[in-house]
Amino acid sequence: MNAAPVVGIIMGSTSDWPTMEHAARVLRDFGVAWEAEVVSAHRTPDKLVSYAETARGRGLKCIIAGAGGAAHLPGMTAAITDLPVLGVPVESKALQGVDSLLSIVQMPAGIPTATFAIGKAGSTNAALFAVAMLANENPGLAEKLAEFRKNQTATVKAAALPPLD
Ligand code: RP5
Repeated sequence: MNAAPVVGIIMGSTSDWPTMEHAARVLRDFGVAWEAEVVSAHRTPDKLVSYAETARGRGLKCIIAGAGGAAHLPGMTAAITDLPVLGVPVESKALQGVDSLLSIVQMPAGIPTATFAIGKAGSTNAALFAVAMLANENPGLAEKLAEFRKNQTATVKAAALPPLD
């Protein structure tokens, strides 16, 4: 039987998946059980409310929410649940994700929503941040995270620059 998801990944549209799948890959690689769904603050507001209202009861420990443009999904999710919400600004066509970033980051005091970088880096880091939070209560996961960081450092130190033409 598959483990019950502890991290929820939600996004405003299927068009966000190429960005948000990076979060899913990180969680998969760390062996963290996750779920992913399209939940739109604007197009499916009722689904957003029921998703956020039931999230803690279903065993989720945090929610990674990605959206682009008028990116209200992370903030509205955080308004409904007090689980940690990690917002990922998806790169929009018109404004390259600056609109998404500013929509997510400028929350009023009292409803905290973590905000990560625009695009793949943000999606990847949101998942690594979720792993770090879960690792506080999970020594096995903490070891995997330390190993990941050690390997990343070794890879960067071993990297050679290409010769000039
Ligand atoms: C937002 O609008 C989504 O998060 C997406 O980034 C953006 C565009 O959505 P589509 O028109 O591609 O479905 O709600």
